[in-house]
Amino acid sequence: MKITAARVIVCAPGRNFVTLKIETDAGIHGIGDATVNGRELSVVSYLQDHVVPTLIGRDAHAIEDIWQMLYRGCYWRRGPITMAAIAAVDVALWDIKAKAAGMPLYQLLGGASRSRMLCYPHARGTDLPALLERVAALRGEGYRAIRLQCGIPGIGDSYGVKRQGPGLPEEQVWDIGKYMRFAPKMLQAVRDAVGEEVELLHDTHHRITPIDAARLAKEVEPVNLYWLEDLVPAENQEVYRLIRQHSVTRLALGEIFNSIHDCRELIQEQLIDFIRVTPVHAGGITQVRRIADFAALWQIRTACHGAGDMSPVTFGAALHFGRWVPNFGIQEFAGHPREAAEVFRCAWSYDGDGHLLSGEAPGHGVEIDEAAAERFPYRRSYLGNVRLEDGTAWNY
Ligand code: EZ4
Ligand code: CO
Repeated sequence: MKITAARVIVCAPGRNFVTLKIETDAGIHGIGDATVNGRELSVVSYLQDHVVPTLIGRDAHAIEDIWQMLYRGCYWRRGPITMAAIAAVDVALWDIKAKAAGMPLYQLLGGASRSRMLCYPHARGTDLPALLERVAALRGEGYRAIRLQCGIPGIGDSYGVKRQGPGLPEEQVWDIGKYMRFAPKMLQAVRDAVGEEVELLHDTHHRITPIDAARLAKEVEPVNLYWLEDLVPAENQEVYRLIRQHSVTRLALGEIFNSIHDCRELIQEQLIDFIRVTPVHAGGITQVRRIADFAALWQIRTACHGAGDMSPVTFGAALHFGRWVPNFGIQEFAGHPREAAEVFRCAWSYDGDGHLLSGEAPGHGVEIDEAAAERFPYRRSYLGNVRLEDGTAWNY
């Protein structure tokens, strides 16, 4: 089965998505997600200008060989743009292979380890009462695990926003002290309101310092969080030793990692409990399953990143991966803009009872309607610029 064509589809049904479609001489096609939020067009060029010409005529079944060729052959290894491009090819080829076999993708990975995947949505509130209201609403929709994010008194609306102009990054204000004083109280208040049974999660988004991270993890132990996520940036993985020395709160990390080497020390020193790599940003199914197998040696569980910028295609791939992976933990499920459903047709679904279903369609079960995609042209967009109150540039 030869690859005959591959093209990149860029659309913005509520937000930007980059999708690669690969066609074969067997009449079977597959799709993969290549979205890197805020830097979308660099992956488009990487694929169109540099990758697609090398794919034409290759055996579509040779997933491993093509992965290795794209990783080793370019010389400039790793990095978010390269790895998202490789991921798009990889996921599209897994889609094709599974469709050719007439099987849902999880069957090719080794078959189902579970029937459905525990997931968590985001509850956001501008203040605590608004957050509690949102948590109650999500409980009403059946969710058993919920991520909590709340506006911080004195910083203004949730992470404070100042617009710079259309299509430019927003300026956001951050203060570590105000966050540190508020976050433990906020998390405890939600725990008091919902009782012991609900799993509660919180994402600090790399915004505090190592010793504050250790303090926060220690202070919230009585809340019994499912996890604290992204406490500090992990370029220097040693800092996680400090946090670990002070606390037994479960830690999650890795949504911005793109290679198994980015998480090697964290995993083998057991400095985290959940690894958050997801197919689109970490080299597709081919690398994510290697990371999961490696993590399993230390009983670390998976938790694929599932914010809204992971396209419905990545959810298809992640949910088939989650259906198989023995050390599955949880799947983030922030939801997509309403218009995304006009462009992407998905076999995966929410079961109304706190879990996601992969669906049984051959492949990963997600298709793109290209005519519909044309109705939603690309719009330049960015993540925000975060600054401390004195103007110092900080971590998004
Ligand atoms: O900020 O995906 O856990 N989820 C997150 C996300 C990230 C976005 C960045 O593009 O941290 O909301
Ligand atoms: Co996160």
